[in-house]
Amino acid sequence: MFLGGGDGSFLIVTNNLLTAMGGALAVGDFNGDANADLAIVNDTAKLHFLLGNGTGAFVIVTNYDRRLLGGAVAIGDINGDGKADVVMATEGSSVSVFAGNGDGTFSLAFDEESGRNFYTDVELADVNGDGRLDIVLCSGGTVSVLLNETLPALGFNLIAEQIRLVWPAWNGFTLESTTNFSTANTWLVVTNQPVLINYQWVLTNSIADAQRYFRLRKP
Ligand SMILES: [Ca+2]
Ligand SMILES: [Ca+2]
Ligand SMILES: [Ca+2]
Repeated sequence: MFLGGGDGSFLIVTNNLLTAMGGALAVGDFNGDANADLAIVNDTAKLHFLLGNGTGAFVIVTNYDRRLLGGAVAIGDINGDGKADVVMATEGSSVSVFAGNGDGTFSLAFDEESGRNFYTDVELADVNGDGRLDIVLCSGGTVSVLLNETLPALGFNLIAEQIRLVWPAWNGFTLESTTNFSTANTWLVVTNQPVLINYQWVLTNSIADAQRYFRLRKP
């Protein structure tokens, strides 16, 4: 890690020993403290997550051993919960998605190993315009796309006498509510306008009814 001096000069401030040669890295913010964090994959497919403290120093918080050859890594919010996720592709044909928990730890959410695809690079981009980040893979002379079909999760928080609903700002999903879960066809589209915060829709409502149900639906 080099710190820029602002005059074109650099100073080495970090040398984390990751025990193997080669590798790839991606930069993101895993814990939302605005300090850059790192995901590093080395040539024996060990994946390291490092949290930055803002001075150029990093602390390894998690290691995953994929026991495969090296590959590539990319960072983005795959599941739309506002927390950075990490996608790793290896030369052993595997594609893995680690869903971020928001504190530097991750949960393996998707893991696939198929064919003989020696993935050498991975990038995240919304290639079909539905708002969800898709996975773009390079193996030799081939480019592959994995379309993100993750269903949006609806988050709830109670703040004093207010209920706060949070869901991904993906295209095609409508928020509906009802007070009677047992009767069919009582779902109504929520017309209150949510606000967009960090690529998520946020709607804060007073609790007018003793019980109210919400759902996201693709009409
Ligand atoms: Ca951070
Ligand atoms: Ca996420
Ligand atoms: Ca997409």
